[in-house]
Amino acid sequence: MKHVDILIVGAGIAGLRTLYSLRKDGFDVRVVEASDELGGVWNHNRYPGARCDVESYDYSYSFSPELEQEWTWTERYPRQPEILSYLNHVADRFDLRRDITFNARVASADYDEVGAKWVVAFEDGAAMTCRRLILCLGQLSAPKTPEYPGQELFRGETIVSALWPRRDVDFRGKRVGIIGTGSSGMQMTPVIAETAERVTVFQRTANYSVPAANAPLTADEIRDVKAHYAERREMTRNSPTGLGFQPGKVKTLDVDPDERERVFEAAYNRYGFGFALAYPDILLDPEANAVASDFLRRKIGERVSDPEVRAKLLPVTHGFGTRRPTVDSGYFEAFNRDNVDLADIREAPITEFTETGIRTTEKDYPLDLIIYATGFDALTGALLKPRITGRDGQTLKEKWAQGPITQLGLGTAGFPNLIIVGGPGSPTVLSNVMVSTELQVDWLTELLKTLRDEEIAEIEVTPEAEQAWNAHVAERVSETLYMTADSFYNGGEVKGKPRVFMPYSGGVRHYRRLLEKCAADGYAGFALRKAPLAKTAEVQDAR
Ligand code: N01
Repeated sequence: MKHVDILIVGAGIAGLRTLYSLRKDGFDVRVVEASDELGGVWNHNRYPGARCDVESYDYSYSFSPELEQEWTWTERYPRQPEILSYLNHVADRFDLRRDITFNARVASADYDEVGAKWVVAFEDGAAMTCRRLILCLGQLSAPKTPEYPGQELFRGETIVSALWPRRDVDFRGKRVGIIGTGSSGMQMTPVIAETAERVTVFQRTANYSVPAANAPLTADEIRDVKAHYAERREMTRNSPTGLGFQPGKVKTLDVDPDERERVFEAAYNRYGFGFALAYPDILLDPEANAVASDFLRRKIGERVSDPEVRAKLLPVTHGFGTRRPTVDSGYFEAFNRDNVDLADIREAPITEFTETGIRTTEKDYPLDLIIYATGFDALTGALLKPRITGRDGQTLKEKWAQGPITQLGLGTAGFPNLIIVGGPGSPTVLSNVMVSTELQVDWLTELLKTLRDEEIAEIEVTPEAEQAWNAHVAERVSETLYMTADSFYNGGEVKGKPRVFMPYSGGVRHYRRLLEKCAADGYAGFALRKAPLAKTAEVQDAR
C-alpha cells in the first residue's frame, strides 16, 4: 500500500497553505482532494454574487512577500471567481499541484495502534497509509438541504448554493425561489433579481446586515497597501478577529446618544463586520447589544420602501451578532423591485413542494427554479462525514456524540497523529479564517519539525487537556451573548445536533498566545511518545 509521511485531506485555503509549509520544510507530504479542482468552498460556492465579506488584502496569504507584491486585487471585497483565481495562482506559483491527488474522496481513516499510522480508504476503493493525518476540511463545507414533503415531485430545477453547477445558469424568464437568508441568500438575491422574471425569498429568520461599501480598489489604495503590507499583517494578527479592527474602548452606554449615533454611523458606512467592534461590549452586554440592534433595524428600515415588507425584514428574534450577520450589497433594496417578493415562512411555513412550486400555509408559489441557500452542518459536519476510527475502535462520531471536544481545536484524545486545521475549539468562523488558519499552520509546522527531530512516533491529546480546553471555551462564551440564539456556531439550528458552542470566542490574538505557550511548555496537553502506546503497553504486559 502506498505510504506517505503526512497526508493532508482537502485542497482549500488550509490544505494549500499546509502543503506549502510542510514541503518547504522537507516533509514527505501529499494532499488528497475530493473535487477535481482546488479551492474548497471557493470552488463549490459559485452562486451569483458570491463574495468574501473580509477585505481582499486581508483575505490572502501572508507567507510570501513576493506573492503579496505580485498579486493585485481589484475590489475591496473580492468575488468568488477572483478568489478562486488567486488560489489557483498560488498553486501554480509554488508548484503545489504536483503533490495533490484530485478526485480522491476519503471514505474512512483507521488508526493502526501498533504501527502508529493511519490507513486511509477512498470512495473509489483505493487506500494508502500515512504517519500523520491532517484534516483541512473546512468549517462550512458540508451543505444542509432541508427536507420537505413532495420535494421529488417538483418538475423545475433545484440547486444547492454551496454546490453550484459549473455552467451559466440563465435566470431570464424564470421564477426563482430562494430558501434561506444567511450570507449566501442575501448575496445572490439582488444579482439574480437583475435578470429573473420573479424572485421569491423564503425567509425563516430575518437577519442583520451591514452594507459592504464595496468598491473597485484604486491605484493609490493598492500602492498604499503594498507599501505597508507588513504593518497591515501585524495589525490583523494583533486584532481579536483577524480583521485588523481594535474594539472601541468606551462602553456603548457610557457615551451620549448623539456621539454613539455618530460612531455607529461611521462604522456602518465603512467597516462591515467591524461594526460589531464599534464598542467593546456589543456582543457582551444585552443592553449594549439592544442599542446596536435598534440602530441596525432602523438602517434596514430606511432601505426598504414597502412598510409591510419592511416589517418582515426587521430582525427581532435575536440580537445583532449572536448569529452570523451578513455584509451585503443591495440585499434590502432588492425588495423595492417589482419582481422580488418576500415569503415569511415563520409566519406561513412551507407545507410541501408541488409539481409546480412551493406551497405554504398561506399560498402556492409557482416556480421554475428553487435554490437552497440553507447553510451548512457547520464545524463538525465535514469532519464527521468520513468514518474516522481511533484507539480501541472508537469513531470520531461516537467520541463527539455530545459535541466536539479538543485540545486547542487541533486534536482530540484517542485519535493519535491526527491534526485538525480550523477545527471546533479554535477561532475559525469567529475570525478572518485566513489569519487563524495561517496561525495554526505555522504552529503545527513547528510541532511537526519537533516530532521529526525528536523521533516521536505518536502524538496524542491528553484527556485532561481537552477537558480543560473545552471548559475554557465554554467559560469564554459564557461571557458573551452567543448562546442566547440558536445558530451554526452552537449547532442549535440543526435538528439532533448537540447544542454546544463550537468555535473559540477568546479571539485570534489570545489564541495565538495560548498556542505559543503550549509550544514553549513542550507541547503541553499533548503526549509525545517515541514508541506507540500500544507497543509500550505490550512491552509492559510482557514484563
Ligand atoms: O448559511 P446560513 P449561508 N427552511 O446558515 C435558512 C459563510 N459564507 O450559506 O436563520 C427554511 O447563514 C436559515 O434560516 P434560520 C459565512 O460564514 C460566507 O448563507 O436558521 N430556511 C438561514 O436563513 C456564513 O455565515 C460568505 O431560521 C432554512 C439560511 O437558511 C456561512 O457561510 C458567503 C432551513 C442559512 O443561512 C453560512 O452562510 C456565503 C429550512 N429548513 C457564506 N434551514 C462570504 O462572504 C436553513 N434555513 C465569505
